Amino acid sequence: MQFNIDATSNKARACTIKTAHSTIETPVFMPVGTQATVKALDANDMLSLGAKIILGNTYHLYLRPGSKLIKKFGGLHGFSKFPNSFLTDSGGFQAFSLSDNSKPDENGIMFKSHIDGSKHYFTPQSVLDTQYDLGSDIMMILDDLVALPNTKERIQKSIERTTKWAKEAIEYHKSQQEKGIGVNQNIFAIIQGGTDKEFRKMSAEQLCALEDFDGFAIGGLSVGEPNQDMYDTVEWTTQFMPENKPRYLMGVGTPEDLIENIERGVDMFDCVMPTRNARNGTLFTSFGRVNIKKASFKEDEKPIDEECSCYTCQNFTRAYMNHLFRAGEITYFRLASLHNIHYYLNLMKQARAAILANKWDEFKKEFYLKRGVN
Ligand code: PRF
Ligand code: ZN
Repeated sequence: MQFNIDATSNKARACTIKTAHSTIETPVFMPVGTQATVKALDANDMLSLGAKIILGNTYHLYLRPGSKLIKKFGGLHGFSKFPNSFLTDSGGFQAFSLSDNSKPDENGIMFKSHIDGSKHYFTPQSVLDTQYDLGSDIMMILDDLVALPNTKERIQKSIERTTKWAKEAIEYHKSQQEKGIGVNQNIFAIIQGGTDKEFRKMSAEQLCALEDFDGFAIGGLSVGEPNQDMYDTVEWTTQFMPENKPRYLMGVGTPEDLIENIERGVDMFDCVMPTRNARNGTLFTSFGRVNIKKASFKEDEKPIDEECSCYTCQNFTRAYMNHLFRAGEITYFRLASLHNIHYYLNLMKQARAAILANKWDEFKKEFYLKRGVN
């Protein structure tokens, strides 16, 4: 991948990432398309929204429909018809959070399928094989996650394992690329270490010393710790990460989380929040969140957000959205998802413009001011 830093504003960065399938301007939010679709939307919707990259999940696609089937259809791009980039998570986190009883050992993770209870084993190499079949532009390594809070011993073990697996993954990836497999695919390592400074430093230094990785992620956060702990851990960790490679904060977060972490030097984000919240009635606007099922919207002729240029806001009223939600209509999920993703992508666009114009502080102040936080 090509990576360029276009501008900085203190620690905040505006970069350009070029993969085989798209040019991605950062800061970037990657909508979550676990099952090779962003829920309620399709490839054309994602193109109209201007999404340059979406996220897919190795764990789900490996279990169903299987990566060999997706490979037959030309990988994720051919299968879903989304022509821009895909990043795929490795399955480590999903095995840990979705499966009944996942058991990591020195060589991989044993887990039971959440679909039919069948047993499977992921290794650093096997999750890459699956991601070669998927043809994602950015592949994540297998990492060892721990629930927080946890003992020092267990967190140390998780770092050691994640480093061991990262070394195995990068060696395997290089050997596969020499055979012509995955030549257009990039690979990111994942820093772990809970909220412990020493562990985060160790994990970051060990992984970032592996120079063949194309980028680095910060994992293991936004798992229930206080927001400020997440921000502090990110701020601490980014100083050990290289400047000349993308930095990705996994599974984060709210609009506020994105702003705070862009300010601390993060380039890439993903989260189910815009799509999941859309489906449960929470819509994001420039003046904060609204709950569309509120009775006060019943006869409201305004769009969800008067400042929003999305398809939903250009065409429909709060009253209509309120009605569709209450009636449980499928159309509601689509219109609400379009709006919320537009909100997230537009927030990133504005953040980038502010960094390029060297107006980050003004931008951040206005962001909070509009939401009534000073
Ligand atoms: N590891 C992986 N995927 C993830 C995470 C992680 O730590 C997180 C943490 N918030 C989200 N998704 N592999
Ligand atoms: Zn809108």
